[in-house]
Amino acid sequence: MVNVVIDGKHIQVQERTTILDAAKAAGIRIPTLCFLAGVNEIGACRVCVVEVEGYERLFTACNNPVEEGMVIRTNSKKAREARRANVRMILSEHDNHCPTCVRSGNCELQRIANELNIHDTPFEKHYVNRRTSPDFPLIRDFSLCIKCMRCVQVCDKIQHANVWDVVNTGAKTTVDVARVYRLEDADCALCGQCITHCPVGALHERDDTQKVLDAIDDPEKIVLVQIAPAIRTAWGEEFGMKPGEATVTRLAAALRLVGFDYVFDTNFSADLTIMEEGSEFVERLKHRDHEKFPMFTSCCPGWIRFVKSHWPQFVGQLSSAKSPQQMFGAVAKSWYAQTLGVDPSRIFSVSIMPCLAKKAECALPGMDGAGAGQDVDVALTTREVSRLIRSLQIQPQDLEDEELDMPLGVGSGAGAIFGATGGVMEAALRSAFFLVTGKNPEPDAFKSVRGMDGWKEATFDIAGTALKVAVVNGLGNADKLLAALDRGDVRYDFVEVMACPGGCVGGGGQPIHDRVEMAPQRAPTLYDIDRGMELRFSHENPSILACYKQFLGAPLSEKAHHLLHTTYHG
Ligand code: HC0
Ligand code: SF4
Repeated sequence: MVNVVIDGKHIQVQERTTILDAAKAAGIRIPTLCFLAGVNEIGACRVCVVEVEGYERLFTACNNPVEEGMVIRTNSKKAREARRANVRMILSEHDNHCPTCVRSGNCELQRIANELNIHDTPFEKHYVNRRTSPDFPLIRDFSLCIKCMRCVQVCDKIQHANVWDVVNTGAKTTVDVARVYRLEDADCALCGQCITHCPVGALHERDDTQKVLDAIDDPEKIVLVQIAPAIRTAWGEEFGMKPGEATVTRLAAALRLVGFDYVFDTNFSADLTIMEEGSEFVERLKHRDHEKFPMFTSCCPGWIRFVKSHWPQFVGQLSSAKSPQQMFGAVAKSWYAQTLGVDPSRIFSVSIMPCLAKKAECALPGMDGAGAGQDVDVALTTREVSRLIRSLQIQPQDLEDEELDMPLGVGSGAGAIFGATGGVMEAALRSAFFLVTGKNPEPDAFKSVRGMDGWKEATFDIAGTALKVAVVNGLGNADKLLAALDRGDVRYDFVEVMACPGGCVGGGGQPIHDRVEMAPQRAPTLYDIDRGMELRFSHENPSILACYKQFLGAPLSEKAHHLLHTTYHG
């Protein structure tokens, strides 16, 4: 143990404790800005400087450990003035257009400037006034970047995508793509984790809300919207609503006020994905001797982008099933258009996703199987939808719940859990068991794949066949698993991959709570929904059964193949 004095308080802490943590243990708060525990501990912003007796220089509290006998002052004149000067310097390199910034009200720089009572920026302004392409789903605004390095570290350490680096020197120093000229060429997975870990508005998604409003204003268009599983765990956060209040039915009421004609559920097409992907897996198992295993889930477009760019040798092992977002779009512009008796070209299909990669996925070649333009016209993030709702002065907390529309508004509990890591695997195993044995398993039989661990494994017995499965979340974990497979260190039959830590609940398009990983708090909402439902198996969803009976025929039929499956050449 080490004895230190902080602001006159004598405390004892473990060796190697940082000054920041020691102060915290003593109930003393030192402000931080760039710090991200375990990921970015480099003292880049120098907001956490403190004075240590006997030293001329100031110490950054986030990455300097305490030493025996240290006497630390967190608010001495020298520390206080240096801290304020550092924040003012950062502000001078930041385009302070706060009222029109996408992070206004949820910005760490704004917060710290306010906390430190800074209301002027005396230094000369100096920033790079440039943005990356407005057409790409991820946009960097160089005029807002404060060089905190969080995006660099998250992309490198957690996602293993290594997109960003520090470029240039001196006053021109900034963060930009490494090794290539354009972000579009940087093998970015579009996971959006750099956005949710950015303390300011330097990184954000392309805003597509105007496209949706234009469609709503067009009297010729029938505008329908699908709500992804993970949205129901998070959309209310931006309105200060608790998980129990922010129900999907309340969101439906708000979306009808926005002007959507029909509000549907991606859980429906998550069930459809299970029917197709589960059947594909059972087929592959029948030809175990000449099929390549493991089969990988294909519903996460961030993962698809990653495997295509980093591990192309595994692309052939992806399930050919499209994601629920895309299956929904294809069914909406075919079966549902037929049901409505309208030409599919009149349908404008919108999705609400916790994800940026979904914006790229809906524009991929082949995602137009219904023959009326893109099957999904626009994918909005959770954040865009809350901005859209807010801009129309709708107060969702005051609305009554409204049921979703039929028949694409019915999803099973298995569909709901897609939004949490392990959920797709669990849902698939529930139905694979039925497809192989003709009997339902106990609904919670496969629950050992739940939980936030980055790399989980389990073995299940289905009709005498031992199936070894793995579930990974976060691209860094996917990278490790693929490397282990490549070396022959591990062997699996079926692997679920979700690009974002914790799965879609922790998606890069979800509301931002600085330095709080929200997935562990959000995932239980989905398991509660599943537990509370009578319908817990995708293969029992009455709308899915009707869709096959009236339209698709059977899983893996020619029509199903045309509309619901893809190749990965685009
Ligand atoms: Fe997901 Fe999905 S579960 S990727 O995370 O599979 O975004 O929520 O919508 O498509 O269903 C995201 C969430 C989805 C899809 C589903 C899958
Ligand atoms: Fe890296 Fe993901 Fe950001 Fe792309 S979106 S730069 S992969 S963290």
